[in-house]
Amino acid sequence: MNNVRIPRRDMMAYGGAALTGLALSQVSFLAKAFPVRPGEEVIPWADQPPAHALPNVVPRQLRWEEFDSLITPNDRFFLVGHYGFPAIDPQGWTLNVTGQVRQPLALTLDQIKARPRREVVYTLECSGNHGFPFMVGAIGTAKWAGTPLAPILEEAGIREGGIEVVFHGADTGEEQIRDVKVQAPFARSLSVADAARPEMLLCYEMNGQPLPRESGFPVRLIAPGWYGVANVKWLSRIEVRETRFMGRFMGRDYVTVREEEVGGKKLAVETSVGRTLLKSAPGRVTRQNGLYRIIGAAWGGDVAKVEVQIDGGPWQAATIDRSETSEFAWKPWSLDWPTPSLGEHAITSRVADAAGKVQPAMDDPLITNKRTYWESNGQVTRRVRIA
Ligand SMILES: Nc1nc2c(c(=O)[nH]1)N[C@H]1C(S)=C(S)[C@@H](COP(=O)(O)O)O[C@H]1N2
Ligand SMILES: [Mo]
Repeated sequence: MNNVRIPRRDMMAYGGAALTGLALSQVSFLAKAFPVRPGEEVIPWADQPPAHALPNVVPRQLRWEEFDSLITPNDRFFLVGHYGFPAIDPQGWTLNVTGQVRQPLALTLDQIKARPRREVVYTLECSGNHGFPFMVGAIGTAKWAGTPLAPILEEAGIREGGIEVVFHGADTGEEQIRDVKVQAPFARSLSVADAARPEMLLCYEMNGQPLPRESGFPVRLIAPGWYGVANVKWLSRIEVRETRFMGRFMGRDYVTVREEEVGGKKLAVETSVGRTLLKSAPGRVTRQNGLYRIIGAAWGGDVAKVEVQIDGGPWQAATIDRSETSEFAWKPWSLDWPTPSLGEHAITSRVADAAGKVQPAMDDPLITNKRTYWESNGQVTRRVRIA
């Protein structure tokens, strides 16, 4: 059903030697200021995630040991497809803009490409990342290119009363809703105000290549500042509606359930997954001439400060690589850890924004009151064995 699964033998190639080979052969991916030292060796994490429970839905994830460039190459970019990964023939394809609009549109791929082009470096993270033990690599960063959505909505002319813009994918599946069974497309909505923001792109290019089939060819929404689920792939229809849209991926799945104290009582609040949350994670540990370094990333908000804690010790300030200035791109960071003692170590990172908001610890009520796995932006701890 999907042909993008990572071959078993690749998954197993976690030996230090194999990874050194990889790092050396992929020097062309290295960004200029990325904290990579030539000839360094990668120490694989001791806490490898278990096999994914839904390999057909998430056939590929980032292997953090390979985090050696700000841009994630297309063939390493994680993939999520709830209803498979359709192949769309661009010949007969049009993107229809319908619903509460004065002038419905049907745009061909050529027409979309002929419109003004805009690029954005944006870190796309699945809101389920770190919500499950087997999901720690559902994140990647690409330079996405496309045309801004706002002028298209303007041309279509949203009618008074139109409040939501629904993005429909071409992929459909059977859904059981109470006692009815229906076919439904993958779809997500944004408010008219959010959809009209200038950073929203109808994207047809990823890192200089036509959007790969698995990543949404011919056109997907790129919604910088939002969790992955908002970035609808294989777009077929953009529909303006006068009522709130409550499809599976808005109103049933990708709903965060959080208990909040109200008048001494714990009451649950359900919210649809939305904008990204401030987050960081340790990425890889490297060694060069016997000297160790921890490299990671921070994203999801305004990254002002990153700190690293080793084995529950003091928080140490990491150096943030700011060579990529897009506010929507992760910021790599590094901390030299010259001569760790032999044995296993725990490495935790946390990011703070300029207003002083800190990525919550795993025992923070922001995390512990959350009863679902989406939007898991708690601090990430990884384990490494120094031999
Ligand atoms: N049409 C469609 N779009 C989709 C999805 C999907 O299943 N179908 N999955 C969403 C989710 S949950 C995520 S995290 C991102 C993943 O994008 P990627 O596969 O390019 O990494 O796509 C989103 N867009
Ligand atoms: Mo996702």
